Amino acid sequence: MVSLIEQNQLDSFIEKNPSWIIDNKMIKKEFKFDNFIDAFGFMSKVALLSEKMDHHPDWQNTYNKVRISLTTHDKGGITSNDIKLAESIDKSINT
Ligand code: H2B
Repeated sequence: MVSLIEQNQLDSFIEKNPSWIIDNKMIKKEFKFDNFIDAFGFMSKVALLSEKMDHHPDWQNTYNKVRISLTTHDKGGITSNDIKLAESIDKSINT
């Protein structure tokens, strides 16, 4: 089982990935697309990769925007699984 990550690991993730923010024991990012279909296509990719990782986003979609919050519910905070999922989500944008 994974454990909560240390503050310095979290700081270094944010330093490398400044498009993500830390809020209320979650890492969050808003993705914006040209239209709903592109947003939904992105969500389909993320659904498949998060199912493979057995780690799932909390998210909200409004037309062309997808707001993603990552936390590990079992642990009540941010773990390496959230960092890995965030990195995979960012990669899925360009593939
Ligand atoms: N996703 C997230 N974000 N947090 C969890 O604690 C979590 C999950 N738990 N996906 C997983 C599934 C758990 O329910 C299974 C049994 O591993």
